[in-house]
Amino acid sequence: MEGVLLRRAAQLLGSARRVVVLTGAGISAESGVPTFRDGLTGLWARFDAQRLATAEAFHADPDLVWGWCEWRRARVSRAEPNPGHLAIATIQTRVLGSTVITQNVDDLHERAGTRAPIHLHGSLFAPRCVAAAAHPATFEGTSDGEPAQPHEGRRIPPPRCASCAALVRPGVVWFGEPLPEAALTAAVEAAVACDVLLTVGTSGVVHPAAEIPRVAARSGAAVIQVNPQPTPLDQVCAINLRGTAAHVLPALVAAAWEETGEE
Ligand code: BV8
Repeated sequence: MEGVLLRRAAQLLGSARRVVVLTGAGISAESGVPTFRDGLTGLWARFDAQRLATAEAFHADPDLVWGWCEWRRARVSRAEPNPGHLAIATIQTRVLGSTVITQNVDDLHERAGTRAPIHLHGSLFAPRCVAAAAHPATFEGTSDGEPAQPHEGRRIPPPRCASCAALVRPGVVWFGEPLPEAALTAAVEAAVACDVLLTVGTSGVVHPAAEIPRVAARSGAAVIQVNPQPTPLDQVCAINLRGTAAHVLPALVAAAWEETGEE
């Protein structure tokens, strides 16, 4: 990756007052969590993630979709944040006006020390009653804590809501479902107000999340992309850093604050 581009990005980041960091599956790839682009494996190999992550799939075969989310939750629980996650936590300490927004349903940003990342697409750690999200998260009859998982995964019957005995569903946003309003509003407001937006490890194809870098660019911010591959976001970016999150982000953070001589 060209040093010139990294230094320019570092200057922008180091002198920014309001920073937004938007992440996708690529930030967790180097922690061993497969991206959505990486085909599914094991029991799910014959399914397409985008089709499995729908209310239709859950209602058609709740044990399959619950089993899939428990398998992913087990993998995430065994994974560790990588230097990319840690660098983002550092940006949050260095720039008080910074907001971290993620499309990921894992908890690796939190485990890296990032405070209150905005989860646009929910979390694998927030199951809720399918009938009423307001019902307390107390469930009958499933694995709490560490689910025992055969490597290839297995169907697992979802638990039942202790209040109304309805099925419990994963706390993620399925395709065709609206994003949590408060999260989307906070994300758009941060994008409008920021002077630098860092988009990391996202293919920029899932909406409305993919609009966030465009909102920032339209509001005059400098958008910096970290991705080993080109994406549809390239043309709205001031700088495209072609590399992986765990390699580029620590170098960017080191250069940004060396640049301004702030120790
Ligand atoms: C909705 C939770 C309406 C579930 C997820 C406009 C245009 C076209 C389509 C639409 C549109 N508006 C809406 C749609 C439909 C749809 C959509 O966007 N479809 C796409 C696929 C065409 N959007 C929706 O359905 C949304 N809801 O619109 O509701 C509505 C409104 C009101 C009332 C009723 C309804 C909901 C979208 C959210 C779906 N849920 N996840 C679960 O996880 O089980 S999305 C899921 O996929 C992830 O959360 C993530 O967002 C997305 C995957 O994208 P990425 O994170 O970018 O990952 P990907 O694998 O694609 O790419 C990885 C990238 O990383 C690559 O670029 C790669 O090069 C890079 N990379 C790899 N390794 C590294 C790396 N980068 C750095 N370092 C590395 N080491």
